[in-house]
Amino acid sequence: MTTRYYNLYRYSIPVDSQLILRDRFLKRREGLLVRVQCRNNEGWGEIAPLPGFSEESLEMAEIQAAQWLVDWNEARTRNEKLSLDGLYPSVAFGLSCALAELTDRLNSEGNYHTAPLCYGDPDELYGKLAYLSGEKVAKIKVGMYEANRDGLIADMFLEAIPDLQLRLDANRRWSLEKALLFAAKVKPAHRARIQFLEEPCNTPELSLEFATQSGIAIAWDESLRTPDFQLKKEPHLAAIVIKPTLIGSLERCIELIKKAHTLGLKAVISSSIESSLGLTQLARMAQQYTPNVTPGLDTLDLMAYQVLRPWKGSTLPLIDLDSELITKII
Ligand code: OSB
Ligand code: MG
Repeated sequence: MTTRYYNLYRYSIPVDSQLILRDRFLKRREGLLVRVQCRNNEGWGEIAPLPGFSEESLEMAEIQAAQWLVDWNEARTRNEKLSLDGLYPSVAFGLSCALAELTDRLNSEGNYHTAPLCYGDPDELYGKLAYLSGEKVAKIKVGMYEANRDGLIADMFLEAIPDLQLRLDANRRWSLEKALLFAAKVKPAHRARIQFLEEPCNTPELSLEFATQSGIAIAWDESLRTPDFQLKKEPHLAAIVIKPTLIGSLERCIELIKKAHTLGLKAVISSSIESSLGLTQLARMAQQYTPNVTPGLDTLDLMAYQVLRPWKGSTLPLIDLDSELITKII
């Protein structure tokens, strides 16, 4: 019998994701925790397909991860590596993080200064901004209510806080006309402090047209995940938003980051609502590979608990492997 040098766990924690996922309701966030071991070292990773965003289900991810671990365990007895090619993005991401920790390739220092998320209630953002140190940048979800209203709110923040920069995310909700209604409410003098507006329009072509007409910088998020997408420099394209759980392995993400940097674009590491375990790894990736760029990781507070590793400064209760919310699979 060969010794098993890995474990797989499943977690399920209450979450209130309505605000961020809009019309998709998610009552619990569920995912896998993987542990790999080599002599005295161990590495952890999180595999958490996001319903409505990931193509793979948790069940599919679990079957694939379990098989990969069996094969990896086999391969390591022969001192061989096992490729992550062809795995689902969430599986490749979680396994690659575990392997990176195992071989000390993911630095321990993280960037915990994330861009606070605001869901449309200005008072809430004022509160969050008071605690910000470093770059003063916040993210507002737009495209949920009237485009006019979104424009007024963005403009109001920029007016009220002169050193504030904004990131906005429309998740492809607007037609070109609606996007331009939004822009009309943002004074031209304020527009440069919009770092970017993610995916304003229904299609990338319309988003580019919007950027040209309004002079407002845009960013790709959903577009990165469409088949045959090729990252190119475009007028007014400022950034790409990378959600590793939806993109794939650490190595694949690093490739994308490098490509973005070569093109003069910002790369922003962002959350797919991982537990604190995955989120802290994203903060470490951000620190290591996108230094000086504030990541988009303000999603921990949607959850009722932290899992295994605490997020710096969070007071949410932390659960460990003894918790009934975590089940050992292997
Ligand atoms: O719309 O970018 C999104 C999280 C999960 C799924 C989709 C999205 C998000 C976020 C993460 O907005 C937070 C961020 O990017 O700042
Ligand atoms: Mg987005």
